[in-house]
Amino acid sequence: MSAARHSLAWVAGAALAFIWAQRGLAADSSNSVDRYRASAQGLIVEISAPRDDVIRVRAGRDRLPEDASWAVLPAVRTHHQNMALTQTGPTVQLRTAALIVRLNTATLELEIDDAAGHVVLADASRRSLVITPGAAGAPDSIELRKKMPADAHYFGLGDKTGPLDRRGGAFTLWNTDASQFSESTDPLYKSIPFMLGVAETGGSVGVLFDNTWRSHFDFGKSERDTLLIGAEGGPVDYYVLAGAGPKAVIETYAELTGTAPLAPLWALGFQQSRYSYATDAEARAIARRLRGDRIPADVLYLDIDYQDRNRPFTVSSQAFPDLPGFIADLGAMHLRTVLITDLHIARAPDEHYAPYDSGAAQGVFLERPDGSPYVGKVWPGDSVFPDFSRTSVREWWGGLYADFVHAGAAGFWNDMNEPALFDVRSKTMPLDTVHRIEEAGFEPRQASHAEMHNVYGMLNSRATYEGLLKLAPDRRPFVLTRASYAGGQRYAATWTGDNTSTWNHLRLSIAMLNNLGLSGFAYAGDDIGGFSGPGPSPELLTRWIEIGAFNPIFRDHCEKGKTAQEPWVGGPIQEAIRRRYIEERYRLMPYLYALAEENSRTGLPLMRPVFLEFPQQVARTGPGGNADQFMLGPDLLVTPAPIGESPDPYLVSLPGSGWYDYWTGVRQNLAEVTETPRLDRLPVWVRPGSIIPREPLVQSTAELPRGNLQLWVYPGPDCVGHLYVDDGVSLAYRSGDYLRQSIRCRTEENVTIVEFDAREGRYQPWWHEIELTVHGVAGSPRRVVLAEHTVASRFDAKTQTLHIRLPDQPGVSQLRIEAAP
Ligand code: MIG
Repeated sequence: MSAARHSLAWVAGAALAFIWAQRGLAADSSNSVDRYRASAQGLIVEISAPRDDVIRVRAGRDRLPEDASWAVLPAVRTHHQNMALTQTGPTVQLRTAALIVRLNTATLELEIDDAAGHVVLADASRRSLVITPGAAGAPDSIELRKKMPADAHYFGLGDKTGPLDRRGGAFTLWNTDASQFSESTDPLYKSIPFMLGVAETGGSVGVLFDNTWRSHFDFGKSERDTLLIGAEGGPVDYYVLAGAGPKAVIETYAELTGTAPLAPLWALGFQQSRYSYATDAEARAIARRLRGDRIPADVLYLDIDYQDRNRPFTVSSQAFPDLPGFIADLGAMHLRTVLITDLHIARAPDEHYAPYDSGAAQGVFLERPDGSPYVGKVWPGDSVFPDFSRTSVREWWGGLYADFVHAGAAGFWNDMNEPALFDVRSKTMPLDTVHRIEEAGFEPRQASHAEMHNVYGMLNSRATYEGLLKLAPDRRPFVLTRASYAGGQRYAATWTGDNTSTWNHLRLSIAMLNNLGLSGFAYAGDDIGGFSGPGPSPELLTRWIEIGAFNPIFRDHCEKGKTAQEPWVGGPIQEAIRRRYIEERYRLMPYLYALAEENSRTGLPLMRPVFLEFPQQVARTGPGGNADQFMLGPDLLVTPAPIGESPDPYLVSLPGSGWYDYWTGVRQNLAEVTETPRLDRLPVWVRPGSIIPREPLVQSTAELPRGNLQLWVYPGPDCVGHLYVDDGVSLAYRSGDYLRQSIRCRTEENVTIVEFDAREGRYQPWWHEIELTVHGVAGSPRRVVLAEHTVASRFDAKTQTLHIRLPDQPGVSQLRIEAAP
């Protein structure tokens, strides 16, 4: 039988596959299939390969589950690479260019190996796939059991608390308003059923368990060295991603679920929020103080108290008599306004409340099984809830933003979208609340809240994102969401919810943000200073701002009734330290923005655990290792004290030697450094082999920097840096209105060479000159040459730096620094 006929048979249906699996083929027979199905023990399993390095497994009792997904992009999900099929006894082998799948057709046990024969992921040897029929019409529950190699470490699942490495932990995925969560609270706000396994001996694996029901991942907690993945309903539908290292898996995950679109530049600035700046006067005073104290900032948030009776899409005419005027005045101060818009709509018929009236007229709200509207209590009192599983309802929701967009609001904040409900023990709506799925790729059908709960917040933020894009088609939307699901990075940034003002929460935030980044959510932050509890001590707030300055999203936010925690609270000495760190973030903006642009292409997060850059360091993710450290991009390593409140010296170990101290520029020849904590110093290190672009200080990204682009060069292996610039707010970059350029350096004999690659794109930069600072230079050079002309340079013996000023280098060019003999 020809390969072509064989795959055609598969497209036609499962029946033939079933017969083949039953009959068995001769050991040497080889065929190409684009999907393979086998049946045994009342189960049917389908194996396919959306890419050579990704295996998808679907299974069900008697029949396969619906082939649809909220997370995985249709183009990848519906693509099927051919797999070469051979069979030996009961074992079928399916081979892609990168992987070999072995399926025992009698037991349905599965093993996936890479082309070199290393195991990527293998089933545990019994009960590896169990589907338990639900009693009395309840859904089937499912459980997968996989082996956990002794040297493997596990990450992902978004911002679950606990140690960075999830091995030994067990987690439930069920979006929950977990206010005042602690380090042992689970579940939390988001459900991102994606894990990354990294072996000390090399090789990485990702598993996306694409099931929206209440589910769990148990990393050897209940059963030593066994990974359990299961759910209380829904499909067996999972993807195994194989990669030579963790970066490859993260990039493949981005191919499956998409990347975050490039954020507006201002989203990377300092954001000031609180629950709530309740009046126009109070909010203006904060804006004036930020500017008066010269604290660089880009965003001010309005929390629920700007609204009329907590009704989303209204404005209190007492608190904010002229919201458009307020937004415009803040704009003149180079501050953008982000408005909260919760999804619960007040049930207020005949009160001229447009979101209710138009929603009720169009039938957008969720219903009870008897067809009556579901009504629950939240901020506005009795509320109804849009059914975001319908495309038409998402369009209706998106339209609600028209007035705020026209009033000039820059971004929107989707809170409470787990969804959160008051006065009920479950904290959410009844599981039998009826959704109606009307979405391309899905069969139109009713779905229970049990199925839709975990994806509800993501669809809320999607509706917001898509609505904003429609209302302002050339503006990059900014949405901040609390709840989400795998793939939600396509629509919104996120934060870790209601943390507490403690040193422990500050420490927790590092593992939470690192794991969010590994789970697709590159734009993530935590409430700087802590949301709940008594206010932070001045020292805690200072350290939190220092660390937050190197986080992807940098937002100071806290609860109602709490003492204030803006950067000036605690006195001028603290404020001066905090200002210095916020300023440093603004100086680093070209580096941050180039990371954001990289993320939009590759999915690599801005904030990274050390092992993402140095996979052999994964062995050090346990206690006493480097789990309290993080990297911002590939080049900056931030090493706060493991016990933030302790004055005791601590040991920082660097991945290799030759790292530069970011603050002093001095090269460190040891791989271990003792740090004595000092409140004004957060230790940051630069990888040898980096070129970090910087800009002159501005008070907001709305200001064009005045002066020169700065390139800080730190010679070392594989030396490279990247520039990315565009207008920061529009989508013109998609049609060529951007500037991208790489700069490299290398040292040959006595010559250090800095090379400018060709520039891509047509965007005209804000600078005309470049100031180069080369670190780790031993002495004054013999000469510096650019295109055969000698260039002036200034050597600073104290800092061992060489300073060179060049005209902008838009084309390929080479600068040679010749050391004195
Ligand atoms: O029930 O909008 O996590 O950031 O300030 C609390 C008020 C509702 C919870 C969010 C928090 C926000 C608060 N919200």
